[in-house]
Amino acid sequence: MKKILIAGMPGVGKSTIFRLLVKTRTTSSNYPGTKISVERGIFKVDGDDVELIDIPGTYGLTHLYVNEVVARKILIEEKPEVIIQVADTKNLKRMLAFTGQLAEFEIPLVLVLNMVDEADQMGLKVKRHILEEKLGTIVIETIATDSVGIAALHSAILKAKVPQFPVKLTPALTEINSSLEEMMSDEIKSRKALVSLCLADASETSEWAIEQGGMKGDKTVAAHREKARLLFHRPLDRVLAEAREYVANKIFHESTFMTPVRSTPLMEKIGDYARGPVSGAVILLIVMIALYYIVGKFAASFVVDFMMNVFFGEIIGTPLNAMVELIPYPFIREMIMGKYGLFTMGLVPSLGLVLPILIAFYFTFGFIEDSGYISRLSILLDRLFKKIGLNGKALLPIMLGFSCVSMATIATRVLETRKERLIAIFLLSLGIPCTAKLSIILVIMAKVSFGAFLTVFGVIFSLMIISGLILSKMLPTDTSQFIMDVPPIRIPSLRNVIKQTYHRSTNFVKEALPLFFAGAISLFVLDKIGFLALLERGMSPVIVGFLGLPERFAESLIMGFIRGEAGVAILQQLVDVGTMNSRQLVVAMIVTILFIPCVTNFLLVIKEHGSKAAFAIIATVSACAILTGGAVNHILNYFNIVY
Ligand SMILES: Nc1nc2c(ncn2[C@@H]2O[C@H](COP(=O)(O)OP(=O)(O)OP(=O)(O)O)[C@@H](O)[C@H]2O)c(=O)[nH]1
Ligand SMILES: [Mg+2]
Repeated sequence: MKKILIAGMPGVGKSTIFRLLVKTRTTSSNYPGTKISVERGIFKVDGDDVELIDIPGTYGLTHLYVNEVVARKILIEEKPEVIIQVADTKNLKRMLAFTGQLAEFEIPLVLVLNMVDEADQMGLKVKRHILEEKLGTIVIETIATDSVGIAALHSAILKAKVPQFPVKLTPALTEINSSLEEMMSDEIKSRKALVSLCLADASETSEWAIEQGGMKGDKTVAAHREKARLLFHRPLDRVLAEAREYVANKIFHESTFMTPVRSTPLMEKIGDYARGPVSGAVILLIVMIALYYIVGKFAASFVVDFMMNVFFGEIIGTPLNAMVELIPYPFIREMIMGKYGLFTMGLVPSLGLVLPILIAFYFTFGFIEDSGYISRLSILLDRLFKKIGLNGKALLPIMLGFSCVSMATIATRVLETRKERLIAIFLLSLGIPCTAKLSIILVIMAKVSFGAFLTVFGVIFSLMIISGLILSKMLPTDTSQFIMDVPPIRIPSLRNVIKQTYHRSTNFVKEALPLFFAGAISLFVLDKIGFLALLERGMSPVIVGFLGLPERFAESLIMGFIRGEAGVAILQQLVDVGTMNSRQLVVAMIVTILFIPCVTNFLLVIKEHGSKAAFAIIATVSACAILTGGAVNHILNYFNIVY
């Protein structure tokens, strides 16, 4: 008759579940030679009689405690068909480490998360399907005392799989493990578990395992065991346990979250959905569309149009212009209202263009931040980020990059390894436009078709993924754990968000307005001494020849490096004058987004990672920007694509 073993730590509800599954015909006897009582009962699985075995709980399987001896003997000698691991959900992390140990027996396993009622009260929630995905086997939630979930458990038994539990050991130990495993004949089941048991600190456990593995009398086993022991300064049992704990910890954090008890069920559900792979993507899409409408449509076209044309145009511009006309000195007139005037280059782009978009960005970002969504999105994107050498924690710096790349560069300190920080900084420099750049991009975007939008984002997104992939291969591996506290999902407080937006925006005005004026003055001077013309001519082969853009785009790039906003002001004039066709607009957007952020950011990177890294980043990013822009220009022209 087939056997199923109920295993787990003490006091988790194994016997309660055993009694619910086997209603009749149970026998209780001491395990031969011990005082340990083992319950056995018959129940039906898929029409067949199966023997269910209930043993006392154990904290491990390698020690000399009698219940551990009995548990490992049953696992190896009675070869159960399936293990039902009962776990106390409240202590899931510890329970998962035990799953790791059971996984070594390579027996299909059902993980039962019992006592979910008590875990609920604590606010601990398990994302069951994520846990299933991580472990590669079925997970059932139960409240054994109320018979909740028992029917589901019963029908889940057939779906049990051998759990995946990717424990990482040092190369030397892995080698010892595999040579021990190879020494055992293929007929022997649970070879991985036997290897661990061979290496156990207790020599009785080890001797028993060597015998079970058919290697009795083989001197090399002892030699391997000795070699393994010399590798570490700690007991080997501990080393193996820690390796399992590491994985358990990771799985635990990826598949659970805490909710305060007061959080409403509907909000919890939304929070759950936000982390699921499919529902999460749908919610992300909704959030992005909302962002696009608020920042891209409302702020970038409606508000910016109003500010530029009506407010700074008719209401202020016209009377101001009339007043300036009265000034008898052309030099001063030009300095105020000219192409590089304080009004035209300083006041209008900062308050008319960047500020509305910044306010819209801070407002929506504040909402998202306050709602607890970012940490859920981090979990959702963790897998994608892992592929490019990052983890979910990188989401916050990346999002902050849309307000200011320098600020985001500082925020990359939340990442644990140098590799992750460098990759994040590179990607920020490459593909994330700060609000200044974003504002002009959005204004241009409002003028071109959806196809142009797709081209720009497709190019930027692919370039970021490709460079992330390359960097994560290139830089030495340096793994870190992704542990994230997940706050409850809640309705953001409008007052909080408004206060924060106000605070951040006034800060921007105080800090950036003088810089805009400084930018305008320096451009004015550079123009007067003829430097701008020289620069334009010098860069013309690249800008005009290769990128197919107007000469003045060079100014936008150079000034953009000095201060993002200054570059934007020039680009805005180019767009307004209508000197660029839709193809050129696409290329200009791509180059503007990809080109290096301002000098502040550059100095920060030098400070954080040294000048070698900073220069490497600046050179690579500039080259990427120009080469990609040129390639897109030539492709669009070759295929004669019109937007
Ligand atoms: N609140 C709650 N209590 C439970 C649940 N399941 C079991 N219990 C209680 O937990 C205690 C331990 O249950 P047992 O079934 O004896 O646990 P066990 O794992 O067999 O214990 P050992 O055999 O000693 O390892 C009992 O008091 C049960 O009533 C549950 O889902 N919720
Ligand atoms: Mg019991």
